[in-house]
Amino acid sequence: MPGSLTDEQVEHFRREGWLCPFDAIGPDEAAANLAALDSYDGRLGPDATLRLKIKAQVVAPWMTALARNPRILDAVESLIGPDILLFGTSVFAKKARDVRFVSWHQDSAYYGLDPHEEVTAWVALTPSTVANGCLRVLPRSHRMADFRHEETYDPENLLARGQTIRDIDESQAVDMELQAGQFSLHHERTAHCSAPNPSDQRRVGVAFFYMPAHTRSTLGRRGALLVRGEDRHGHWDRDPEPRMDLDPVCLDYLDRMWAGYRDTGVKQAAEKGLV
Ligand SMILES: O=C(O)CCC(=O)C(=O)O
Repeated sequence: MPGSLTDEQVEHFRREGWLCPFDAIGPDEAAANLAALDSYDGRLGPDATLRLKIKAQVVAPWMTALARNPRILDAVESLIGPDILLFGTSVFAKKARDVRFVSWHQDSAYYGLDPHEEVTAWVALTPSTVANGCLRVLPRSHRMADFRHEETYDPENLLARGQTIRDIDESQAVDMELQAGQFSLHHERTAHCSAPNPSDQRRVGVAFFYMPAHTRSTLGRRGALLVRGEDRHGHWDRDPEPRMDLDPVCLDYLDRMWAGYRDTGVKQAAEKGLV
C-alpha cells in the first residue's frame, strides 16, 4: 500500500500491533497546541481535558488540522489504505505527580466497529516516557482472543468505566516512549495501558482514531470525519468541523457524543460478554 511506512514497518505493525516513534510536528507546534489546551481550563470545566473525549477534534480548528497532519496520515495510509475516516479523538493528560492511570484495555471492546481495522495515532504534546507514564502495549495481543474487561469505576482511572483486563503478562509489555511532537501507532485490538505519573513533568497526548472508509458501525448510525481520500460507502454521517475555538455547536456535539459513547459502547461490550 502506498504511504510513508516501509514494508518492514508495515510487517512489524501487522505482526506486533504497534509501531513508534514517528515525527508529526515540531516541538514549538506541540508547545503551542499544549498552550491552546491549557487555555480551555476553566472555560470547559476545571480540567478541560476530561471533557475532550471521543470527538475532541471538534474543539478547535487546530485540533482538526492535527488530525489531518500529512505525516500522520501518510503512515496511517500505509496500514489502512487511502480512504481514511477519523472515528474520533481523545486527549489523555496526566499532571506532574498524578496518581491517575489507564488500565489495560482493548479499544475494540467498546468502539462498535466492524471490521476491527481502526488504527490509533497517539501524538505527544509533552515528552511521554516511562518516568511520566507513557503508553504501554502488549505486543501481538491484537491477534489474541477478545479479552474480558472488568468495569472497576476506579476514580483514578482515566477510562470512562475503569474497564480493565486482568492477568496481563506485564513482562511482555513495550513502552512507547515519545518526544513532544512525535507519535506512535497501535491497532484497535492491541491491549494497552499507562501507569501513574510520579515525575515532575506532566504527560499530555492526543489519540486520533482512524479507520478505513469501508468500516461499519455496529452501534447504529454515527458520525465520522473524512480526513483523506473518498468515502464511497456512506456508512457514516459527517461529523461537524469547528469554525472557531470552542465553537458552541461543536461543543454540544462533543458532549452528546461522549455521553452516548459511554452508555452504548459499554452496553455493547457487556452484550458481547467482554465486561
Ligand atoms: O494516553 C494514555 O495513557 C492512554 C491512551 C489510550 O488508551 C488510547 O490511546 O487508546
